[in-house]
Amino acid sequence: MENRHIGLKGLGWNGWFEKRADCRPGDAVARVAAVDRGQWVLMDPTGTFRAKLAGSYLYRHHLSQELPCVGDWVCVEKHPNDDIGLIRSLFERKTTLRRKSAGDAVDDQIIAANLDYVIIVQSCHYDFNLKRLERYLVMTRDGGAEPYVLLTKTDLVDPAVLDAQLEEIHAAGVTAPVLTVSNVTRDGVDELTQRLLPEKTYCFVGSSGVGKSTLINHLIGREMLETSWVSGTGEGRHTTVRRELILLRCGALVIDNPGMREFGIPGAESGIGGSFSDIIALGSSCRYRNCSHISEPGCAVLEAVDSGAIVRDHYENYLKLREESAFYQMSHAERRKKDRDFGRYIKSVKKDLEKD
Ligand SMILES: Nc1nc2c(ncn2[C@@H]2O[C@H](COP(=O)(O)OP(=O)(O)OP(=O)(O)O)[C@@H](O)[C@H]2O)c(=O)[nH]1
Ligand SMILES: [Mg+2]
Ligand SMILES: [Zn+2]
Repeated sequence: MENRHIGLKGLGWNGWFEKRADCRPGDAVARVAAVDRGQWVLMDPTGTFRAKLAGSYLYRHHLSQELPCVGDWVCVEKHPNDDIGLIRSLFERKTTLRRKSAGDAVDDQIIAANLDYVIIVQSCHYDFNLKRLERYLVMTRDGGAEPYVLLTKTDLVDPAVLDAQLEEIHAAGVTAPVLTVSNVTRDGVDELTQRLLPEKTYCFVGSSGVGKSTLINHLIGREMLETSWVSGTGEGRHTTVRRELILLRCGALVIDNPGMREFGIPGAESGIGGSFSDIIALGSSCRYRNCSHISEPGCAVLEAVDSGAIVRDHYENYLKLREESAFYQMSHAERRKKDRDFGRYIKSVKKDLEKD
C-alpha cells in the first residue's frame, strides 16, 4: 500500500512525537503496524516494510515492555536497496493500553501504544457485563487514551433488552460516549464511521466473538480480517491472533485485537497449563525473563516452532488460550513459584556448602 500522499501525519505523527525525535542522521521515522515472529511490520509514507531490531537495541533493552509494539514509533535505518530495515530506537509512548500483571509493573503486558481512543466492545447478546466494562474503562484511562463504549449484535436482542443495558451503563455514571451497532443490518455503522477522525488511532478491545473484526472489515470496506462463526449460545471462538494497525480510507487508523477475557473462564485454570507444559518449560530458556513468545529475539519457543520441534497449530492454540487472562495470571503465579523454588534451592545449596 502506498501511503506517500498522506505523510507521517496521516499515520498519526504529531508535535508531541516531533519534540521527542532524536533519530540518527539518515535514519527515518516509522510506525509499527504489526509484530510478527521476531520481525516488525512498519509503515511510513512510502508504504509498508519489514524490520528487525538492531543489535545495539537488544543490548540496551531487557524487558519485553521495551520492545516495540503495535502503534509504536521507531527510528529505523533503511537503505533503498534493503528489503529489511533495522530498528535503532523507540519513541517515548504518549499513551498505552496495558494489561496489569499480578506482580510488578515491569511485568505488565503492553497491548498497544499511542492510541487516541480505545473502543471497548461488548455484544448485547450474552456478553454485556457492566463490571467488565468498568475494568476496561479504568484500563483505558490509566493508559491515557479516551474510551468509547460500543455494543454490538443489536440485531439479536429485543430493543427492550438493549435499552435496559444502555440504562445500566448510564446509571453507573459512565461518561464515555456509548454507541450501538449491528454488523448484520449495519444499523449504527455509519454513526460510528462519522465519529472516526483522520490521523487518530482507535484500538478495538473486547471478548472474543463480539464482532470486532467483522466491524473493522465493514469500515475497511472489504474482508481483510478473518472472522469466525459463533455458537448459538454466543460463546466466542478466538479468530484474530495478531494485532495490526490498519489505515482506513477515511484517514483514521484502527487496531484490531484478539479477544480478551479479563476475568477468566471457569475450569480453565486447571486444564490449560497442563496441555502447554512443553511451551511453558521452554519459556525458561528465552532471553527475556518476561518473554511473551510472540516477537522477542532469543525466544526459545519461537525457535522451536521454526525448527518444527513444536507444532505450529499447538503454538497458535497456546497463544489464543493465553489471551484468557486467568491463564495469564496463572502462568505468572507459576513463574513466581518457580522463582521462589529456585531461591530455596540456592539457599539449601549454600547451607550445604557452609556445612562442609
Ligand atoms: N448477528 C450478528 N452476528 C455478528 C455481528 N457481528 C459479528 N457477528 C458474528 O460473530 C462472529 C464473530 O465475529 P468476529 O468479528 O470474528 O469477532 P471478534 O470480536 O473479531 O473475535 P476475536 O477475533 O476472536 O476476538 C462472526 O460469525 C460474525 O459474523 C452482529 O452485529 N450481529
Ligand atoms: Mg477478530
Ligand atoms: Zn519466548
